[in-house]
Amino acid sequence: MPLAFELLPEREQSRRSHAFLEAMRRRRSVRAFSRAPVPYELIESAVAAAGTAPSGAHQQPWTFVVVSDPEIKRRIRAAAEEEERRSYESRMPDEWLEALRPLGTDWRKPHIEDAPFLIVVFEQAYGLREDGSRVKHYYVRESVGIAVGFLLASLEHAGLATLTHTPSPMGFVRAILERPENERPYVLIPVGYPADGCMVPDLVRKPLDKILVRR
Ligand code: IYR
Repeated sequence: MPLAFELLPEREQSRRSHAFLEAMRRRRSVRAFSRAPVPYELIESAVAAAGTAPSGAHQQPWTFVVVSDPEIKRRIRAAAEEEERRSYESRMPDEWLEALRPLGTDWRKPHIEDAPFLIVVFEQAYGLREDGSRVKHYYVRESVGIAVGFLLASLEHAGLATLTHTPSPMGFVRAILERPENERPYVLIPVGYPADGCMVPDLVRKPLDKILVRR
């Protein structure tokens, strides 16, 4: 089928590009969420945006589980904190703990319950046909990573706060959310509004000349 492509005037290209950059510059990972409700429509629209991501062989190897049920959030938080407590207390080497120090994280994960929505992203290691046979998936991690980027950008654009949270190990969410055997948890994303007085670490982003090489 013919491509629907809109050729934009250069000034309009530049305007849009800079507006998007400004929006993304404002994004910060939020670890203290308000319990204020978020319209479900915004979550649905962001997941739809994530679902437009390119993927290996267009297999779309992702599932987004949107959790708002307080009891399910409570169970996920309890299991995450149990794993994280072990990690922080004995599993993470000093070098890792040192690298995390500027972020001020610890094993406590109140954001899992406080944020009105928790989006749990699963990667489908392989597909499952109706008859139970397996379909090979290609570039699963890369594809899901791109989709999560679209998801975060959409939520930010809609004026919502997010966190990418990867409790380790993360296998317990598959059991709690009763997902099939081909799905592996990829990331947990609490979504909502920052708590009143929310603080974030004073981080510096690398300047362009440190990340862009022109040849
Ligand atoms: N999963 C832990 C530790 C952690 C690891 C990295 I790498 C981070 O950027 C942040 C935290 C936690 O969520 O606290």
